[in-house]
Amino acid sequence: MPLKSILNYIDGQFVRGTREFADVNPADGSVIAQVSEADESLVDDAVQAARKAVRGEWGRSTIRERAARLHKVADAIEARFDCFVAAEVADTGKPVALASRLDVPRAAANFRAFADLIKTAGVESFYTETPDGKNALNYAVRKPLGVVGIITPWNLPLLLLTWKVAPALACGNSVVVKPSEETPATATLLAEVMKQAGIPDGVYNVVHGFGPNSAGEFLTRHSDVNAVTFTGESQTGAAIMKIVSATVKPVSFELGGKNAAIVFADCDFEETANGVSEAVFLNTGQVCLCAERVYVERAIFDRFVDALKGSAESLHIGSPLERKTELGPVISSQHREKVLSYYKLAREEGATLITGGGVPEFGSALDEGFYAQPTIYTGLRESARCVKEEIFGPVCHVAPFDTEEEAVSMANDTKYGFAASIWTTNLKRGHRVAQQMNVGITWVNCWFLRDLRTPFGGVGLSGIGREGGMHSLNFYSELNNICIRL
Ligand code: NAD
Ligand code: 6OD
Repeated sequence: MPLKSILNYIDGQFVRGTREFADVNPADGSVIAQVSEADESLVDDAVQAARKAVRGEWGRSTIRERAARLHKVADAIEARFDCFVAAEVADTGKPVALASRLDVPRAAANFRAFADLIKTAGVESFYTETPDGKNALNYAVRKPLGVVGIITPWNLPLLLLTWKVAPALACGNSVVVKPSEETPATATLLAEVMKQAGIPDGVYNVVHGFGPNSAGEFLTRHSDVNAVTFTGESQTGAAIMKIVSATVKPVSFELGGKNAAIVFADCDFEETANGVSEAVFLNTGQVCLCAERVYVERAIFDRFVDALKGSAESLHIGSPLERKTELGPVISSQHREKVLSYYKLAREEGATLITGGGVPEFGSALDEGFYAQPTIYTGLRESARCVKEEIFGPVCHVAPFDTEEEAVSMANDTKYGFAASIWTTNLKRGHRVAQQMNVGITWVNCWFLRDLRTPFGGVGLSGIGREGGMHSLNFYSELNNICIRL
């Protein structure tokens, strides 16, 4: 049987490129589709279609009309829930239970959240009195930026794509999206949904391909792209920043992390062990918010390490298609090599292996997949590379601390700064420690609990800017201030 083709989507049409690349299922290494790569000329077609759309019906649409259509997109995603789940599971290898509870519901929620927010979003207004006695009314109007280039990674493909597409469209922009080469399916399926929901042709365009010298670079380099929003590795963010500087585009970057969890002896032990286990292993550790560094107060250190070991060893590793599976493969053979190289490095750096450290064996087709064991280390120096560098796999290092000050100082000793979680039943301590974290988001007694109206973004190597709620609307709008002499 011929393989499925995943095509580019430009101006409301599915379009073939000149070259193809394989879409691989990480659970067994099989090729599931051939993806059509967009060359520079196709990327230009997509940008021109988006430009035409933003100057046409879409650009002139009212907020009420746009919000109604975004609600239709959310409804249409839910109507094809199982298709989205199946596509996301096949591309990423993530467990079907996870895609059903996190990725696809969040895609619909992203559209609803920004459709509702834009309807009630205010702008600043000032009654002005100048020192020389003049009066004026100042008020801002919100205008679209124009064409927004959206570049996304493979770990939460649909969730992270729609997190940017929804506010960009709510603000009246058109978009050209470049999903990760590893996970092209759901962005393409979303094109069908956009059409069905009545989003005009040219408003949502998809180009497939890679980064350097491919669709990603062609998009960021394009002079008619008015802004770039990117989620991915910090190094890629740096490369994109260089490129966009030539045309001075606004950028929003959600980048890598090396997040800490701080566990105090007064925590609710069981709830914390479960919570930290989820923070380390969810999505096989491939969430930019995952905790790769766990700091535990010495009084409960041994007991906590035992509990985390128990959790890791009880995770059901297996086929993503089985409902009971809790841990799938990592995204690719190349990424598994990277994760395993850190497992090796941890040994060389003198770590004590608590559990894992290798590759699971199944005696089935899954042995051709890209699985890595959930892994816990202790005993590394804080300066070890395994403690400093983002691994992005199912792994953490656990270290003891004696005082609150020491825990804060170790947690903040990183060039990244995305997320932290604090585990304590002492409310005062929870507030006090959370406020000292040098990150964009701190959770207390929970992790990855999201309110889409809140600021979201990173510090240092973890990103530039904030999205979420009004922060997204402000990034995806050009605010034009009008001053009227009274
Ligand atoms: P990546 O940076 O390799 O790729 C992300 C996207 O950028 C892909 O679509 C890729 O094709 C494209 N790209 C690569 N080089 C490019 C270039 N020079 N110009 C334009 N586009 C280019 O990231 P990844 O491996 O897909 O994802 C994993 C990384 O993403 C991890 O570092 C993780 O922490 C980070 N991440 C961060 C967040 C966040 O919200 N902060 C969320 C998810 C993932
Ligand atoms: O929840 C979100 O809105 C979000 N952007 C999550 C990012 C997860 C990173 O992998």
